Amino acid sequence: MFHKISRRNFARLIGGSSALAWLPAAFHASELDAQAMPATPLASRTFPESFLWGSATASYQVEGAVHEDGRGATIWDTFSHTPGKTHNGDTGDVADDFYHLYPHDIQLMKEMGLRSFRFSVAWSRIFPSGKGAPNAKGLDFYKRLVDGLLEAGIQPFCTLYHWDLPQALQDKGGWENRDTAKAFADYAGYTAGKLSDKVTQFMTMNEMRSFVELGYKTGVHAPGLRLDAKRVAQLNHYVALAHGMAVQSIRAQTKPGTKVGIADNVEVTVPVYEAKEHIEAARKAIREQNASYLTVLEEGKYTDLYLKRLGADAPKFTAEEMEIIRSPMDFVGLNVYTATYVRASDSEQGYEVVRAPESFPHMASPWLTVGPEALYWGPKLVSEVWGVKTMYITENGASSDDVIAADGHVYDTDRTMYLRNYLTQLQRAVSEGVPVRGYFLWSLLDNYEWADGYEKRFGIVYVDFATEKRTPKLSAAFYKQLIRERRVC
Ligand code: BGP
Repeated sequence: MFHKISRRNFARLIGGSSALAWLPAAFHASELDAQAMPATPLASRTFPESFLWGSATASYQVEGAVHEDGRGATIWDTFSHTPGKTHNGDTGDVADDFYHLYPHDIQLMKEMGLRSFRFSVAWSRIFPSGKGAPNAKGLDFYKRLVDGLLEAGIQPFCTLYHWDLPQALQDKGGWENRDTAKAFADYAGYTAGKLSDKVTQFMTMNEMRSFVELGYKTGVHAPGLRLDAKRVAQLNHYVALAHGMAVQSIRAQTKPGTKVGIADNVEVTVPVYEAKEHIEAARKAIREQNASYLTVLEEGKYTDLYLKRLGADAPKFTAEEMEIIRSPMDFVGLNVYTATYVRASDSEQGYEVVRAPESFPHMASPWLTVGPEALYWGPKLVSEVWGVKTMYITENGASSDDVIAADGHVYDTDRTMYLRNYLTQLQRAVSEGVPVRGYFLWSLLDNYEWADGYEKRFGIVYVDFATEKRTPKLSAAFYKQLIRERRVC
């Protein structure tokens, strides 16, 4: 189904090497200018000039080139090649071939006016078996990528772990083995150190909750295990510890001024409506619903209710480990897709989660219910509850059943609607002084969406996976104008 194409063929497919040729005529700035609304009456709706607009990707989802330049196997190579695990048996072997096509994709970002780009490093390109001797060729790829971004005036944000654990470490127990935390800290510190002359922003890991729960509890993601509650809680603790150890190791090996954070999919609790008691419920709920994730990273302790709920299954931990886990971060990145609506209640925890009825609107992925207020309440509560002073929205975006229309364009009005509504709520937060400094749209390109394979499209740029041809969608034009005008349009 997928085949690789040469750089030359690629230029031909996109209609020439000129970057502008990538964008269909309707997406060009001149036409957008003509449509632009007068800015003055809407001034109160603008984002600050310093606001960082970007997009996000992850190594295994875009790179391909899985056997190139000494890259070691990962749990996702194993999982995706195991029959029955992913949609259609899809693998990330080729994906967007970003490993070779990244210069073109940088050009595309530049055309859209992006000011930042979030990518992840594949651990097994740097240390093919997770530890031991580093592989210089792997590191070189990320250095070339960073140089290309900087040349285009795009600030790199680097995630050290976006789910592609080296298989050799999984063979020794993966995140269940405390030594993996140490190996991660060593890899993270080394890699950040090597990149820190040019990269100033690092995230230890992406979405602890997702890779812990989907990988080791429900088993729908790599490595596909279904462990009991006790083992999950213990490995969750080691993952938190790995984060803390990595924060320290990155700080020790990078230049002063380097910023370290995490990209966390905090479960965003949203008051069912904005009444005092429901807002208070949402405030309590955000701590409990994230007890073994952001809460423990920020507070260095598990909540009483979390430990009570787990009882005999609670993790074993030491005071020293808890101190490491709460190593101060410079920023918190929030991946926000959905809202968890809560209401006040007289229960012990002081709130109830209100589950969405069947009829609740969602995007192409059934789990992706539309809750734009999450982009207001998420950052607001995180800053209020934990005093976080710098935040980025490190992911937000939507899947859509994209089709190429007869005129060659992709009119993803649903994704555009989704983005418009979420960003309106983000603007509300920023205008109230909630310290969000940037936004990374998930995703730049349609890519390998894990167990969903290539079936679900999240890009603002359409990718034909048979040819690797890129076609910017309506949402790309929307985002380009939004960045230029600094307001939701
Ligand atoms: C986030 C992940 C991304 C991306 C996105 C879309 O949780 O960080 O890597 O995949 O979700 O979700 P999914 O692919 O699960 O539909």
